[in-house]
Amino acid sequence: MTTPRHFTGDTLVIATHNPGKVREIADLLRPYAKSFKSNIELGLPEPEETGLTFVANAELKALAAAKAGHIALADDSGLVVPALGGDPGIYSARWAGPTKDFRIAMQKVEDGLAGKADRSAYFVCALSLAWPDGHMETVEGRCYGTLVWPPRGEKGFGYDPMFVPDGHDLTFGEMDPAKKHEMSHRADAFRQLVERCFR
Ligand code: ITT
Repeated sequence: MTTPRHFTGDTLVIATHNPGKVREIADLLRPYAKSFKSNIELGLPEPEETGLTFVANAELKALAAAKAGHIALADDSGLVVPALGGDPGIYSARWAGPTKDFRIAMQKVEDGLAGKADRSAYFVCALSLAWPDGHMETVEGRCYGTLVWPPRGEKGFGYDPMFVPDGHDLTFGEMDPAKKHEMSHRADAFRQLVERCFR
C-alpha cells in the first residue's frame, strides 16, 4: 500500500454548492486548516455527476475543483433505502428536483415505503481530497438508522428530518448539530480522512 499524502496547505477548498455541507465540513475540519473557501465563493461551476457510485462522484467533484489550482475536498453523499432497492442513493439530491425542495424528496421516499415493513436506511458519505497534480485520497463512511413520518426538526438539511440514527429517539433534524457530528456518516468518513491525511 502506498503512503497516503498529507494536507499541507493553509486553505482548503470545499468543493460543494450545498451550504449545509460547507457548514458541516468546515466545523469538522476547523482544527486542520487556516481557512476554508467553497465553490460558491470561488464561482467554480458545478460539475455533472456522471459517476455510478458515491466514491466516483466525490472524486469527480474534488478533481474538478483541484484542477483550478487548489487542494480541494468533495463530499458525495446520500440516503440508501434497502426497501427501495437502494434509492434514492446517488440520486439523493436529484430527487429534490430543480428547486432542491427536500419536502418533495422525503415525500417520494415515504410514498415508496407505503405498506413496507422494512423502514431501515443508511446515509453514506464518500470524501475525496484532490491535489492540482491529480493525486486523490478517498474514504467512505456510513450511518445506520430508521425512517420516520412525518418529518421532524429543522436543524439539519436534506433528509435529516425523517432519519433517526440507531440507538436514538430524535431525528437528525431535531438533534443538536454537535450531536449529529459525533455519529453521522460524514463524521465516520472524516475520522478516516483525518487519520489518513490531516495528522
Ligand atoms: P454538491 O454536489 O455540490 O456537494 P449536493 O447537495 O448536490 O451538493 P450530493 O450530490 O452529494 O450533494 O447529494 C447528496 C444529497 O444527499 C444532499 O443534497 C442531501 O439531500 C442528502 N444528504 C447528504 N448528507 C446528508 C445529511 O447529512 N443529512 C441529510 N441529507 C443528506
